[in-house]
Amino acid sequence: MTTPDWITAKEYTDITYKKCNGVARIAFNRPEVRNAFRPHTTSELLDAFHDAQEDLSIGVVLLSAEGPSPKDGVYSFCSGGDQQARGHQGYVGQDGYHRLNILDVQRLIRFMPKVVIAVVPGWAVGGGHSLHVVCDMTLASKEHAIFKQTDADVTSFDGGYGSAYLAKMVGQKKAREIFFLGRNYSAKEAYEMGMVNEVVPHEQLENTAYQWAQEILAKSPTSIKMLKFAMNLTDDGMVGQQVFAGEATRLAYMTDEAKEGRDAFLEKRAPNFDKKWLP
Ligand code: S0N
Repeated sequence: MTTPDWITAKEYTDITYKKCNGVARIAFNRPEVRNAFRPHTTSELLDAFHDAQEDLSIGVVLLSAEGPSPKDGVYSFCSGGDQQARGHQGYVGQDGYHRLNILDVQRLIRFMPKVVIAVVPGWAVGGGHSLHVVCDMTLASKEHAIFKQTDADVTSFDGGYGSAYLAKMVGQKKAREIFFLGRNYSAKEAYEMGMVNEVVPHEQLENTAYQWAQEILAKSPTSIKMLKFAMNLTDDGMVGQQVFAGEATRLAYMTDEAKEGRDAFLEKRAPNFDKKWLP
């Protein structure tokens, strides 16, 4: 199995961001707090995801995590919103204002025209669990991954993709159990529920994710993008249609008809579409 030669794409404080051969790796880097995110973390995530979206050489993004914790050697993917950063109005940024910008991160993952794979080495809890749910696929450490929903313990709950979309993924009864009881689930149990694609021995987790990315990169980029948007569409309502239809418009721009429409306007004449009402 190939070991990637990661090159740092940008330095951050709360995450790491690397690239190698068409793959971007964005990783939580607060292992001492089980990779909880604060507003500063989500701002960095937005910046890195936006860069990966705009970079034409990148086709797949791995959302992973550094670790283990230097305090106790425990691995984590993400433990959700940082409870230390929570004020009475929500999660408060360095500027003193409360923000819900983890939802912006979720939307970027959901709507970016590239595959995003959650690579879960340890705890995936609360908003960290919701992030793996919103990713296109999930790979989990056989030995260390634990999935858990604590949203109802700390009154900081995700009523969007984290719960409602999860219910479409694992079924209504199971999703309600996950949220209402807040139990721990192993990688194997998460796999059996249908929310993990593969359970991987811990030592091979990162390389396996990179290998999956390379397999995806061998496919047609337009097909992958359109298939992702097509599978999103029915759950995303008018926004899903907007995203899918935006790509239809982009393809229409490449036709002779589109060129004639633009040229006729610019040349101040009636368009001649050489009408062919193709079946
Ligand atoms: C992850 C858990 C289960 C791990 O347990 P374990 O292994 O026993 O470790 P601990 O001793 O508990 O933790 C080790 C150290 O890490 C700190 N820590 C852990 N998690 C957090 C956290 N989320 N925030 C701050 N610190 C954390 C511990 O305090 C400990 O520190 P020390 O060593 O100094 O004692 C366990 O840790 C756990 O249950 N963690 C809390 C999980 C949680 O409840 N997360 C929040 C859930 N809610 C969300 O995430 C909502 C997110 C959100 O932002 C959102 C989502 C949708 C819509 C809107 C929003 C919004 O923005 O509000």
